[in-house]
Amino acid sequence: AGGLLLCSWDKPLTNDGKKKTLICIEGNIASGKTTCLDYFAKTTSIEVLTEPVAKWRNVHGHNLLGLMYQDSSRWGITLQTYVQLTMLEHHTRPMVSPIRMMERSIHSAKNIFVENLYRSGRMPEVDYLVLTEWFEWIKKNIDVSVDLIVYLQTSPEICYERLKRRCRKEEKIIPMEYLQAIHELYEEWLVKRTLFNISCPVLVIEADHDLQKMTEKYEENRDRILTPYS
Ligand code: DCP
Repeated sequence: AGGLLLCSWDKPLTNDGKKKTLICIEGNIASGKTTCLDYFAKTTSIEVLTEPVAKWRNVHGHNLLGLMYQDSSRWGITLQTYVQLTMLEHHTRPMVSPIRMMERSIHSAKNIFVENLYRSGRMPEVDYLVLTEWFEWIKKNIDVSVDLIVYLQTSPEICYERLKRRCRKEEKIIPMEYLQAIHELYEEWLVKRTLFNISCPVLVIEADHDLQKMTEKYEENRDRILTPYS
């Protein structure tokens, strides 16, 4: 009923009073990350950072998210360069509490979204390589490490239904195949572990359920998520 821990804890289990902990919530578009973050924001005193999507929709008046969905071959690189910057800003922002929970990460931005644009032929190889060099430089020189990934595992069909229901205007044109591709990449990265190296523990939570049941699941998994660090 609970979640599944996929690998051994290879980072210190407890806070020594100095070390701060970063937990990232990952999952497909409309997988329910916001609900998860809301639950922990309301019921704990940890710091919660939601995805900077408002920024992506208004870069000095330009809606990069909208542009990307209208023409991903042209604007994919533009959005993803900016996403990488805003994620880096989140990872490096001084922490105000011993535990921070963050929506997605610089890692999924690159390993899932950039990877998907490249694999689907909508990002030229040279753009992909430049973003990769930036990403590798960042990982080598700046601490963007993560202590725990909580993966909200959904079926793409459920995400598609939720997406239609919530009606974010930029996302109206997202086809089912896009959610399927993002889902496959998440599974390869976090479950099958065939895509990129992952060095932190992953807690998988099935997230196809309704709001009530999901709240119960977060309640059930609360200690597994927070206790090792408190
Ligand atoms: N996005 C993107 N590239 C990224 C990250 C996100 O193109 N590197 C897009 C996908 C969505 C939008 O940004 O259209 C918002 O992303 P999320 O799926 O993270 O946010 P949601 O609000 O959909 O999350 P949830 O419904 O799980 O709360």
